[in-house]
Amino acid sequence: MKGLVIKNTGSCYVVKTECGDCVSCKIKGNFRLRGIRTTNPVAVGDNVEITDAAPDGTAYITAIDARRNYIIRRASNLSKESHIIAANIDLAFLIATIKEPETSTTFIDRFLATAEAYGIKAVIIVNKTDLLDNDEREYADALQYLYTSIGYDVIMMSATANDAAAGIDKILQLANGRTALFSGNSGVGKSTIINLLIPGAGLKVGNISASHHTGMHTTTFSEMFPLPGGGYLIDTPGIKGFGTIDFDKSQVAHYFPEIFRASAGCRYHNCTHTHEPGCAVLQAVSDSLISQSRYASYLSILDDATDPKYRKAY
Ligand SMILES: Nc1nc2c(ncn2[C@@H]2O[C@H](COP(=O)(O)OP(=O)(O)OP(=O)(O)O)[C@@H](O)[C@H]2O)c(=O)[nH]1
Ligand SMILES: [Mg+2]
Ligand SMILES: [Zn+2]
Repeated sequence: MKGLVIKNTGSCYVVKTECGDCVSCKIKGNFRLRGIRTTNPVAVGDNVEITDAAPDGTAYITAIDARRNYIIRRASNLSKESHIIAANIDLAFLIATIKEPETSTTFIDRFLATAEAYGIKAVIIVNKTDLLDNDEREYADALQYLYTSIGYDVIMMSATANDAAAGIDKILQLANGRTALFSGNSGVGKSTIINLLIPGAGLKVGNISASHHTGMHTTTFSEMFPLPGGGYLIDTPGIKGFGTIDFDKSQVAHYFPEIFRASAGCRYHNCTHTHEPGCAVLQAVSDSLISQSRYASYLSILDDATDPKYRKAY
């Protein structure tokens, strides 16, 4: 029987079969995909083959269809284990907030670069604009200007204010009929926004810690929900950092569209844009045509990207 993995609760997967039933499935201990070492060999969004349920009600996942794409992160920079956030997605929404909690530009850029690397369109949602004072509002506008100028869609909204509908409409225009991932730090409002997009979804929403101004990790498992107008949304647990994996040093610039565009003017074709004479990227940074924060994120990924010849096969 064929089905779609709609929920992953650690050792157990909920699979929606072609007949529309939801079956609780396990995987055999030795079930590993070749090529990637992950904490979850099967991810939400995977199309799988499952056995008939045994008398005790358990079914097993026996095969995974080839993935069209997937988005993956390392738990930390030191960790070799990676986690597939979701597979076979059309669109990734990154929910960011200026405060309560504060999303760092490094986090945003690492997420965007990963989406570029896997060929997935990413859209930034800046939520909780109702909390901003004038200075913070100016900062939010500057972020919107920056990412829009690079080519990303940026939606500014407040999910809990009266005018949330305008933001929700923009999200629906992009998400309808597609499979869209919602990702971001804990507490930025992912589940709150999905509740608005899917009336009746009834997702649990958490508080923000008064002392740390961060979320409380309310959503603990990834789960996929059908959109009334067609398509799916995937709610995910909040993540702290976004460790990149599998990037060659020589490839990192390809995942920063504006750096890639500027690099056409570099003197050396193998320029790393760090110290080389005649580097058009360094020139663009010093002329403020490329933002300091984006360049810093580029360097941070370059730092943990490995040289192909040193890369371990895993
Ligand atoms: N002021 C304000 N609060 C919001 C907004 N959107 C969400 N919140 C609040 O932020 C808190 C966290 O929201 P959640 O939807 O649980 O956040 P999440 O991103 O799903 O968090 P995790 O599941 O922990 O990853 C809740 O108290 C929401 O009511 C907003 O636009 N403005
Ligand atoms: Mg949540
Ligand atoms: Zn260069």
